[in-house]
Amino acid sequence: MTDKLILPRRRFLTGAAAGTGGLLLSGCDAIVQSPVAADMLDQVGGLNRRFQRAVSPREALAKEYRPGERSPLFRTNGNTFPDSAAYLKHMATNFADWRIPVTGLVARPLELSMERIRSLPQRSQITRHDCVEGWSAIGQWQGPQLGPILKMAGLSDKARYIVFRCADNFGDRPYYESIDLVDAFHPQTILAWQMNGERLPIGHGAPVRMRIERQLGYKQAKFVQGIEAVESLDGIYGGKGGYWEDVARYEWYAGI
Ligand SMILES: Nc1nc2c(c(=O)[nH]1)N[C@H]1C(S)=C(S)[C@@H](COP(=O)(O)O)O[C@H]1N2
Ligand SMILES: [Mo]
Repeated sequence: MTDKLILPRRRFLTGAAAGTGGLLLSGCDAIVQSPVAADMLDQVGGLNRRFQRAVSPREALAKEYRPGERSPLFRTNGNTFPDSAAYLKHMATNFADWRIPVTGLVARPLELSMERIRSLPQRSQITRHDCVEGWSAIGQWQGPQLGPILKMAGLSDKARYIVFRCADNFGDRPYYESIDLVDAFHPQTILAWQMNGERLPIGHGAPVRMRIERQLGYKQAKFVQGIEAVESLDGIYGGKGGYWEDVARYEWYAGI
């Protein structure tokens, strides 16, 4: 029974590693010599292929809803208020001087002001937020897409991940998140500064939070104060690509 569970994974690895050298193949060859096992592997291979076709590609849009389907109450979760002196000062001036630097592996680093963020071409979307803690809510989000901003900054060919640095901490650990370039250039990945037609409330991440609609709640970084293009996530805090990934081993790729 255990073997059956392990075999598909091996088969998958073998396929994925084909062309990268024979190392991974050798372990499976012995198993394939048994006709019964070979037959089973073929079936499993067919299943894997069908499964992959059935799953929507990473570029596909997340479902969008009608205005009437928005949740009357969209709860807040995680940190709802970065209690630093700097954040309090920004709150007092309605975030007029909030800046989001776009740095790292870019030819032309940017410093996005709120005016800029509000005047770039906007995308509005009504989507469902799913938190791993077991709740969902539908809300409308508006802001510029991340992709064109990265193009504007001259993203380097070396860049593989985009890191979002947040203004809040849990103890001495800042919240942060990261995504790959498929999600960075996904049309529904936006820097949301509006929620349900109004300025983003503090609890939901004012003045700017990410919406990355093909992933779970914890990837939706709030209080974004920095965007950085990197080649590797090693050396960034715990190295797992996000606060929850570092402290609680949440999956880095939280696709839905
Ligand atoms: N900066 C920051 N971003 C965050 C969090 C957080 O604590 N700090 N919590 C995450 C989690 S687990 C969820 S479910 C959503 C909650 O977003 P909401 O408060 O708008 O409902 O934000 C995510 N982004
Ligand atoms: Mo969450």
